[in-house]
Amino acid sequence: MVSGLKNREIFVDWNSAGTCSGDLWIKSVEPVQSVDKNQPGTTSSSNPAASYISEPITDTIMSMSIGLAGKPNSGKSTFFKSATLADIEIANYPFTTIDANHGIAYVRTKCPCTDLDVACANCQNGVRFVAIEAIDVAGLVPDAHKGRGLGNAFLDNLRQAQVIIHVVDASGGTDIEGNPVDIGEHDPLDDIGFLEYELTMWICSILKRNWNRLSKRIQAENLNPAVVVADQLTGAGVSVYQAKAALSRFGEVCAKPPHLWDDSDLRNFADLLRIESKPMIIAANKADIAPEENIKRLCDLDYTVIPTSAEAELALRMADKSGAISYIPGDSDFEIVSNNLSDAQIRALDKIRDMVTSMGGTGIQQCINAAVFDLLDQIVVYPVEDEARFTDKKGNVLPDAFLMRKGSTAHDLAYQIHTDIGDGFLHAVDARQRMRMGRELKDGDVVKIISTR
Ligand SMILES: Nc1nc2c(ncn2[C@@H]2O[C@H](COP(=O)(O)OP(=O)(O)OP(=O)(O)O)[C@@H](O)[C@H]2O)c(=O)[nH]1
Ligand SMILES: [Mg+2]
Repeated sequence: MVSGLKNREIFVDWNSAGTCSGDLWIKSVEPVQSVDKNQPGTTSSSNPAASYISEPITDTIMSMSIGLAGKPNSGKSTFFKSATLADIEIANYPFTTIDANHGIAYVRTKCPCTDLDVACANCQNGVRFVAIEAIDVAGLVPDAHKGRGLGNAFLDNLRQAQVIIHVVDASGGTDIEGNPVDIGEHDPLDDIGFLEYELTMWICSILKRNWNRLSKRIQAENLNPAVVVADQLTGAGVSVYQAKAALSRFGEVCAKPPHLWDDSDLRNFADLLRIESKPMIIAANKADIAPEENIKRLCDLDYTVIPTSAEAELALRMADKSGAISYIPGDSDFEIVSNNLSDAQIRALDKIRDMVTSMGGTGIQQCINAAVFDLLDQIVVYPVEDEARFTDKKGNVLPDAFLMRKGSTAHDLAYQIHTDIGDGFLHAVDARQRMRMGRELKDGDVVKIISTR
């Protein structure tokens, strides 16, 4: 049975702790928790809203999911907890997480209120947070797709994820199965290929179910292969668009029709499906204790790699929540605002400050932003009803923020707001310029939709 305290109690702990040691940032603010690993799911919540305890001022519309994946003990749950403040279990041994945790994380962007010079209650000093879903899955070990470790079913938790943050233990202090070893003993580069392989094999195993029959039907009934593939891969969250892109790339290297593909063709095709449907970014985590050489080698990879310290981010979020400091996620510094901190707490915060100022932040917010804005090509747009005052009908300034794919139009936005508004769409007004909008939306656009409905 998990005896974890609620964050509120953790904050009390933070305020009163006199035992804080400089090298144990989190331990100084967290109570000791005991875990019965035979009680699966005790640390999890299937309801994002329920698991969410503390939130910055933000929007509630969610259109996006990021999955946190990687081997056990790499810091996925610490990353998740630091981004969502959900009350979940973290521990220094493999398979702490059993059932996936779902929670609400945020991308950070500049609120248009600063340019428009209006008072806005939906941001923090001009920093706007837009809600997305985060999913923290059980650690994956080699051959997870065959059921090793916690098994294949756990890969299925990544189905909704549109992008994956691969949380790597850059310190090299855990082996490929997540068991603690000396720092630097394990090469974190070995962890990259293994996750790619497991995801590919997971997709391949779903693709192969009924493939003989399906591929023959594509041939015999002249079906659209992208539709058939996407339908087959609903369990892995592959869209028709992504299946089409993978088929087109596969067509460049393999001229055979689908019913003639052999096992190796299917695996190569599944690899392309993975690349299209689960783009990946790497969080080089535990950067606070990682040998510099490891970070450098990871950053040289052909991936977006962001050094992170999930533990430092969690400590800062907790300290901010408790009133000890003022910290906005993504900032590269913070301010101590409480006069009641112990020497040990001040030393711990000084140590975090040294690290975050040298790293330009803890990397957590940067990682989420890069996943959403760079890999998924999203922009943020702000629909309003009163384009003169930038408000909704009730007078709330810039009430909503929508994540949209780059290249989306105002008509797409109308559909995202409501199907009826999309159906009745006439045109849109750019509230910044007070004129009719061009075709494509731009990041930061404030938009009034004119619709017959
Ligand atoms: N030094 C340091 N330790 C970290 C960091 N992030 C996580 N840890 C520690 O790494 C251990 C594992 O963290 P978890 O978040 O439980 O790891 P996980 O990947 O969710 O593990 P499983 O659920 O078992 O797959 C814990 O002892 C954390 O305190 C970090 O950025 N720096
Ligand atoms: Mg975990």
